Amino acid sequence: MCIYIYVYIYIYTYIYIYIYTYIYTHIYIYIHIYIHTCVYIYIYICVCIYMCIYIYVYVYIYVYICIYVCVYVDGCVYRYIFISVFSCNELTHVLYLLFPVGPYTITYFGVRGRCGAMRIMMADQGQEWKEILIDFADWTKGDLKASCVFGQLPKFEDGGLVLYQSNAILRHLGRNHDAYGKDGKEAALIDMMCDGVEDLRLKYVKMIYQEYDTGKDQYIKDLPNHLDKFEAVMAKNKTGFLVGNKPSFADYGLFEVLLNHLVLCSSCLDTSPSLKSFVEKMSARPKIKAFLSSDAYKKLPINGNGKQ
Ligand SMILES: N[C@@H](CCC(=O)N[C@@H](CS)C(=O)NCC(=O)O)C(=O)O
Repeated sequence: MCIYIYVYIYIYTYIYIYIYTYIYTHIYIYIHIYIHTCVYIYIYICVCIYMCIYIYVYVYIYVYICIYVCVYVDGCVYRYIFISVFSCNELTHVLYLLFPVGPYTITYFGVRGRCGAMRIMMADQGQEWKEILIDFADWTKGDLKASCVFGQLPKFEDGGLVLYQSNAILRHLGRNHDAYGKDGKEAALIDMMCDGVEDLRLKYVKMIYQEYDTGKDQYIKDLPNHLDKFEAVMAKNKTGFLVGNKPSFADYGLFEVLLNHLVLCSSCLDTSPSLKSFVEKMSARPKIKAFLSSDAYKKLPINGNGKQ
């Protein structure tokens, strides 16, 4: 009897403990999982909401303000910061897509003159610009002249930046459009060539404005002497450009001066094969070709006194 009771109690207790433990632990686990799932879902939703707000604030406010500042207020400063931080030529192309330059405005008289090279350069770079053409009668009133740093035009505006001096403007375009060499050494050589082009331009301008009737023939006779120097540099570089393997602002300057000389004397490049092929190649670049045949270009005389 005792054994019977003992076994009975043992089995009963065993079943009780088993069922109790089984039910209790399952309920406990279910509650636990339920609570944890709720907590995880809650955390997940919070993180999502936080991320959405963060991304929204970051993208729509921070980036929008950056782009606004870059494009409309003073794009140059931002570009220079990026370019000097990364100092990578390839990246500049991406940056110019992200942060377009300009808007550019040229204020000048209705001639090609000292704006010829920069217009060709901007056209070739696919850069649009606005022109403000000044009538000489308005210029003589003096207000605009008084506002110019050196009392002369052209005036060039890039967003909030105002520049005078045509070669400084070309250099600025060179920096903005990756046309200033691949490194410091190329940049120095490009500066040197730009100054060489300036010397030739000054001789040409002096002849056109001061000695056209008396000095034109002698100027044309002397021309091979001046062009030889450029011919030698062009022949030595072998890329078809003055420095490096793509056009720099000095190339646009030389190209424009040579176009003017071809009007003065159509055979002036006959003894300079490299310069001749340079002019042909530059003229055939699609954007330059389109610009040179546009009314905007053709309607402007080369020089202010009508001589060419
Ligand atoms: N070194 C200056 C020369 C500028 C210059 O000679 N500008 C002339 C027109 S091409 C001018 O403004 N002439 C009117 C004046 O001097 O009152 C440059 O390269 O921009």
